[in-house]
Amino acid sequence: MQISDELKEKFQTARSVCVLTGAGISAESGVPTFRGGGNSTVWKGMPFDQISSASMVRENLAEVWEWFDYRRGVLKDCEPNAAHFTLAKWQDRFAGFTLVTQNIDGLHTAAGSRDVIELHGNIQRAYCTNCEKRFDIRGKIPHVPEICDDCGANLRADVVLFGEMLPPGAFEKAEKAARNCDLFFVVGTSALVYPAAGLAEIAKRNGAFLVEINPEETPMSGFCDFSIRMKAGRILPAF
Ligand code: BV8
Ligand code: ZN
Repeated sequence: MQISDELKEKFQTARSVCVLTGAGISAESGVPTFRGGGNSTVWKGMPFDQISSASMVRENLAEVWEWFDYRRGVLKDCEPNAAHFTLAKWQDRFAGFTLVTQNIDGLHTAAGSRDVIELHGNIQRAYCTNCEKRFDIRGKIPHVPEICDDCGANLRADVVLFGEMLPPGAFEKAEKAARNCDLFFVVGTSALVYPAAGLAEIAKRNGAFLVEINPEETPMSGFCDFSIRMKAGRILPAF
């Protein structure tokens, strides 16, 4: 198992821990990732950062909904895996613990994690394009209601698309945790999407010990203190 004595000691003595996760942590639950592992996501010939974009919502909301309803259908049969459950247990293991995710699948909360910072929103919620009223659409495929029951405008997924701002306060909360932690884990992300990927750099600059868990090399691997080439579901439970 690739946990050195030095890393074990860091883990056992850590006062505050911050974890950033990406699609890779849900891969073993059967949720397709976007990049790494060779299966980049394309929808009707469009790369996912084109269909999942602010301009696409303006141009063709129905198409974006078709893409999201399809993904919600895939998610219906996906359960949290050992990696999600382990992080849920870490919540009460340290004086300070913050879980930040780029994922929109809700699997961390389903595994029992509390106060998860969902930087990119949640695919099981929708909001009104006019009055921003929020709706829980969990289990409703296709998404119903389709229009707002207050003002009749179209709903859209409560998900941050490329070219859109993150939920107000979410990044600031994550950045504060990254600045103040002594151990920062980056799990299952290709570290390409900003501002999320920048959290690891902020943690490192403020003295945190940086641990990456990813079966593949990423642009972040080089400046991590430890970069463990393993699947999250295998190595996290071993801490
Ligand atoms: C923003 C929701 C300010 C949607 C997502 C030009 C114009 C506008 C913006 C930009 C621009 N150029 C750059 C930007 C910024 C842009 C960006 O970063 N682009 C990148 C791609 C260059 N960012 C934004 O637009 C952000 N907003 O900047 O606001 C602003 C506002 C207006 C104008 C300008 C600026 C918003 C970004 C959020 C986009 N939404 N998701 C949806 O899901 O459809 S991002 C999307 O990618 C997902 O959320 C995903 O989480 C994220 C990152 O992907 P990963 O999670 O890393 O997943 P990936 O598949 O890539 O990698 C999986 C990894 O897991 C691999 O490394 C693999 O090896 C590993 N793995 C596989 N199996 C396992 C494993 N690891 C462990 N265990 C395993 N078993
Ligand atoms: Zn409305």
